[in-house]
Amino acid sequence: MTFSISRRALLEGGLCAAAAAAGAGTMLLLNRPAKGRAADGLPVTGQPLAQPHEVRSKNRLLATDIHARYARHDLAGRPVHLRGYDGLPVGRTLRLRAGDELRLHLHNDLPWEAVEGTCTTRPDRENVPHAFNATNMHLHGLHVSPMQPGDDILLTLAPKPVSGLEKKQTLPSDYRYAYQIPADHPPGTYWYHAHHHGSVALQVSSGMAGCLIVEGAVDDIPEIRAAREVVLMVQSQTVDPDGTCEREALLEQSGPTYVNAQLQPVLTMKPGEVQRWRVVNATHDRSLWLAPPDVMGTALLCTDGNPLPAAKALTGPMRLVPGNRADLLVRAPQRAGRYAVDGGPNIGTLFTIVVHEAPALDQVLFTGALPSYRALEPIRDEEVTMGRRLEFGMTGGPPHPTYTINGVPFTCRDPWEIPLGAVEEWEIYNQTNEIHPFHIHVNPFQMLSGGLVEPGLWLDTVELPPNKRVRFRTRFADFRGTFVFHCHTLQHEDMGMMQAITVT
Ligand SMILES: [Cu+2]
Repeated sequence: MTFSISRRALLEGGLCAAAAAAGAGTMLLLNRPAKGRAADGLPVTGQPLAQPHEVRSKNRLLATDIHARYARHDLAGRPVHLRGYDGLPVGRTLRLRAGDELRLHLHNDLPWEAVEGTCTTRPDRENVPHAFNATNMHLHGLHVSPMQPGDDILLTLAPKPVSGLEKKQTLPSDYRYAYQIPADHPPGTYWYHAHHHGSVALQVSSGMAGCLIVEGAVDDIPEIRAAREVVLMVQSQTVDPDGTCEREALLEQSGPTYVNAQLQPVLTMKPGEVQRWRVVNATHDRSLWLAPPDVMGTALLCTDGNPLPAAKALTGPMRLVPGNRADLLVRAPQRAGRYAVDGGPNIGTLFTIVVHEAPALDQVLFTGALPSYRALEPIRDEEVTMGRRLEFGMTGGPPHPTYTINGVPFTCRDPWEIPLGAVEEWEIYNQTNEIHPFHIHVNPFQMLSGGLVEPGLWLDTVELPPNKRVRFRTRFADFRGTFVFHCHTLQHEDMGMMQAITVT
């Protein structure tokens, strides 16, 4: 079983994770993991944890191309043929610094299929899964403009027409996204993924997603800078026996939960070593209770990329619903051993930590105050300009129930208008028996109550537990334009649980 670092990926990746990890000695680059299958036919587990390829900004600019296309690779020893980015099972990690510009040239190299634009789809087709080869890009959690050439998720990139059909396709098949990351953007772990209404769940679960790291003052703290970084993209690929994912019903099935496209890989640590884990719940519908082993020291730095006022030890498993991220420092115990990192009920072991027999390191687990950010100042009562009550619900039944917000499924023809600078308090009721992870683009929110999280936290995604409510406040700051909030159980989004907002 070998891991390879392709020359092309190294060239594309510039200063890549492999080089950065070379000093640490054990980190491998993710390319085509776990070739072959165990002789007994069981999935391959216990491989060394690989890291996604990485590309980082240079001279304040990160410019790169991303090709959405099919790729063949091995998933825990099983050959699969899935949609992905650049032929990889996990998109490359994009690393930049607050204040940088990001230019993404996205190419839709998926096979030809006639598709309509999100806002011109026939209403009867709008909220059923469709157009699996149409795509676009979303920067999840980023405080950037939702207007073109920025984070406009209503844009449709169609597959390239086959010869003779060029005239039938008026939609673009590539697009040059450009985003200016604000200089005071909260630094932490974000991610990017496909967001074309109708194909979001299938594409994201297949692997059309990657980690996006915004660095800033938090990363300049010496104890944090000294910690070796580990990207942990938690994924939920579901495939038919032939290794493909071509039907939405598959997405309802339970199955293994992968980390960086590996099943229960092994992460090595030295005794006393501190690592910085960047955990992304990139599954389409699986909620985690992330539980580092009790013997490890922990310090939570950021929730959904937003730094806490001060690093804080975890007192129990951390809830991470689809879309959530955690920036976490963990310190290995002084003695060698093998420890499982649990993902909670229905998930089981996500990965295993092996602490080597080696001279103990004396790395300090940072516990101090973190830099503060204008965008994350607590929202005071007197700031609030408007209150809203929302209901997440559903009508109909299988195979395509319709998921609703305030009684109506998604249409891009009725955005709510909210003035720039508004500060709103939202109370959201979940009128169903399912979890709905609420996610809003562009602006984070500050929790007041509910959601199985502490009041005061800043998030961009929060659990709406069945038949419960959550309350939060949010500022519609800095950016005009149209964006959305939606359920991050991505099949629900494809089936209508999304609402557009136009900030005027
Ligand atoms: Cu939902």
